[in-house]
Amino acid sequence: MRRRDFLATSATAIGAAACGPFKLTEITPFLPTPSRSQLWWQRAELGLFTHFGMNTFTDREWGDGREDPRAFNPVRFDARQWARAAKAGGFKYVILTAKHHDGFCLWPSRYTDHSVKNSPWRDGHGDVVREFVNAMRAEGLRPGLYLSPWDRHERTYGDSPRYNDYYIAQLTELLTQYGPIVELFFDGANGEGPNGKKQVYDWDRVHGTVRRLQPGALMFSDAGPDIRWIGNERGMAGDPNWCTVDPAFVPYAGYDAPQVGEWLQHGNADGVVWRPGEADVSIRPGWFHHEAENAKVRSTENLMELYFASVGRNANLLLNVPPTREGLFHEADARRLAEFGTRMRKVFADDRAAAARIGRTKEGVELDLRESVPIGMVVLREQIERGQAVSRYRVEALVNGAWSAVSRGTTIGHRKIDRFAAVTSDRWRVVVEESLWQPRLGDVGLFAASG
Ligand code: FUL
Repeated sequence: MRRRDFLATSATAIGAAACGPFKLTEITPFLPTPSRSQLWWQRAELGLFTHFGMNTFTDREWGDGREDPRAFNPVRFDARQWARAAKAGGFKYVILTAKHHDGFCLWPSRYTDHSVKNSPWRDGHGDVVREFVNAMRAEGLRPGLYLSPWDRHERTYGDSPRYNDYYIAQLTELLTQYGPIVELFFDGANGEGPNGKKQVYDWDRVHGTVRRLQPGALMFSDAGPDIRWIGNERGMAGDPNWCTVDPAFVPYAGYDAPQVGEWLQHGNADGVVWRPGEADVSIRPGWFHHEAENAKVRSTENLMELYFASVGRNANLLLNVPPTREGLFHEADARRLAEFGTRMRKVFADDRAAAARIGRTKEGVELDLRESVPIGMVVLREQIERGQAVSRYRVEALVNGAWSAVSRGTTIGHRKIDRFAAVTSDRWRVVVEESLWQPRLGDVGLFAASG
C-alpha cells in the first residue's frame, strides 16, 4: 500500500471509529519515523568501512575460497591504529568484513576450519573481530560487521537449508560474543555454489535472528530492512532523496531490475517504511588494499565532494579504507583521513547563523544575522524524528531590499547542503514551497566557505 492510500485509509478509519458524529477536521496520520537506532545512525552521518581478509594477502578483490589460511598473517596488526585514524577523520562507526565472499572468517568460528585459527597470526589464537570491536569502543566508535552471505568456500553453499543453518550459526556467534553491533551489512551477491546449485537465502530468518539477539542493531542491504543501499558504489545519493521507501520496489536483497539503482538513490515520497540510504564507496579503486594502488588514494577535495554528494543529500557516507597486509591503515590513507577531518572542521567552524535572530513562519525560517556577511553554503535540516516532509524549497537572501533566490532544492531530510557563489547579506530565509504536511525545519546553518 502506498503512503497516500494508507493516510486516506487511516483517516477514514479514525473518522468512523473514534469521531462518531463529529466532523473530522484534523487527523493524526501514520507517519514513518526513524527508530532510536536509526536516529543515532543518521546523526552519526559518517561511517568507515574496512575490507580486510584473505584478499589482502592474495592481492585480489574476490577470492575463490581455495586460499590457504596460512596466507593470513598481518604481523603488525593494530586495530587501535584504524580506530584513531577513523576518529581523526570524524567517523563515528566502523564496519569490518568479518567474512567476505571467499568464506575466510576473521574470527575463530566453531563451524569452519577456514578461519584465523588455522593461520600463523597470533599462533592461531587470534581473533580479528574481538580486537576490532575492543579497539573501536576504546576510541568511542561503534563497531559494525559485514558477513557475506555468498560463501565460495563452504561446502554446503547451494544446499539451501543446510547453508542457511551455517550462516545463521555464524551470525549468532557474531551477535552473541562481541557485544552491541551497530550495523550488519548484508550485500546481495549470490553466486553459484560449488555443486552448481543456486543458494536461496532465508532473509526472514536472518532478520528475525538479528532482531531477537540484538534488537538495537541495524540491518543494511538493498532491501533494508533498516538501512538501504544508495544504489551505486560511487558515494552518490539522489536528489530528491527520501528516507522513506515503498518496500514493494526492492522486495528482497539482491533483487535485480533495471531501475533498482534509480529507486534506491531516491527513495519514495509516499513510502510507508523509514529506510535511510547509505552510500558506500572506497578511498581507493579497490575495496581491498593493493600495493599498486597506494598512489591512487582519493584527494581531500575528492573526499569533500563525496561528503556533499552523500551526507549533503540526506544519506550516510560509508567510506572504505582497507588495511594493508601488515594489518595497519597505509600511511597515505591515514594521512588523508586526518586531512579530511581537519578540512571538515575548518569548513564548518564558523556558522554565521549561530547567533542570528530567528523567526519561524508557516512556510519556513527567517534569519537576521545583524551584519552583512558573504555566505556560500547553507545547511538545512528537518526534524526527522517527526518524519520527512519537505519536497521543494528555496533559499533566499535580501539583496538591495528584495528577496532573491540563491538556491533551490527538493528534499531536505536529516541534512541538505547547498553551495553557491557567495552572496553578501544580513537577511536570509528558507521558504518551503511544497511539503507533504506541515514542515518542521531544524537549525539552519550559514557558512562562508564551501569546502
Ligand atoms: C559487493 C562485494 O562484491 C564487493 O567485494 C564489496 O564487498 C562491496 C562493498 O560489496 O557486493
